[in-house]
Amino acid sequence: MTGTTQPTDERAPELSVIVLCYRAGESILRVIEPLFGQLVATGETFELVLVANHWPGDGDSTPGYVTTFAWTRPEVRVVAGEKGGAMGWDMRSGLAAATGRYLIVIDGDAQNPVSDAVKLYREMRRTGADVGKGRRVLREDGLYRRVVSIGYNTLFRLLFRTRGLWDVNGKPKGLTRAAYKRMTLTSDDWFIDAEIVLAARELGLEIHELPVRFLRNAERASLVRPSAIWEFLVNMSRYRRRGAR
Ligand SMILES: Nc1nc2c(ncn2[C@@H]2O[C@H](COP(=O)(O)OP(=O)(O)OP(=O)(O)O)[C@@H](O)[C@H]2O)c(=O)[nH]1
Ligand SMILES: [Mg+2]
Repeated sequence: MTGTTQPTDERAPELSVIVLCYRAGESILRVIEPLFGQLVATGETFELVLVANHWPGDGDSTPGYVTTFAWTRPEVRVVAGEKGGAMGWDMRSGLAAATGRYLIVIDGDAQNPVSDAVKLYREMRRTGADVGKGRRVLREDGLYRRVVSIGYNTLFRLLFRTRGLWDVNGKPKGLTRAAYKRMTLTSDDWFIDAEIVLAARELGLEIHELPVRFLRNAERASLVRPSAIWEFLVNMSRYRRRGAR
């Protein structure tokens, strides 16, 4: 990591934006360059946490790009260790490294318009919500992903009675530091998004949904394969059983 010591509470920035950069390669610059500019323009104290964990020996160029980006920008911190899990693991490592009062997580594959990070922060400030999430109202990532998502969210709502909420996996995700501290997130995979929503519900925290547009991934096809759908089903039933004990 480029950050040296963790700042004390008084010196903590107002806003941490955590970008999941896994295997983005050079295209990460198209996300983090405009994002950095938008963060400067807020006039708030901020940090940009770039999560570029990688599997050993897989030749991922992303850590190199984000490290170079951080050299000249003291507000940028890099988390680029060996990967110990999938998306949830990366998200948790970014959240653990972040020090801000508001924590906003966004994917680094440019599927969310970059401006949604600051937008969600502002909405959370305006509404006083403890937790924020994107709700994809316009999806350009294809019929297959839309169908999987509708199926998943319908089942999720029935199983966990999350009426009023939709698109559990929508990003960006936002947490106040106080909300984050009250949650014990453990998922290493896609279920981290669900864990945040369910923990917020259990703790009686206020969740604010920001309607967002979700763009097509111009670089690659969807990674949500049938195995991922199975993984969601297993996770949901595991969580239900845990809740029932
Ligand atoms: N696929 C994948 N993504 C990871 C992993 N670790 C971190 N991520 C991050 O998770 C973010 C979301 O993953 P995506 O595969 O784009 O998920 P998605 O956009 O919901 O789904 P698809 O675009 O349909 O694949 C990416 O920006 C990655 O940076 C991992 O091990 N696998
Ligand atoms: Mg994506």
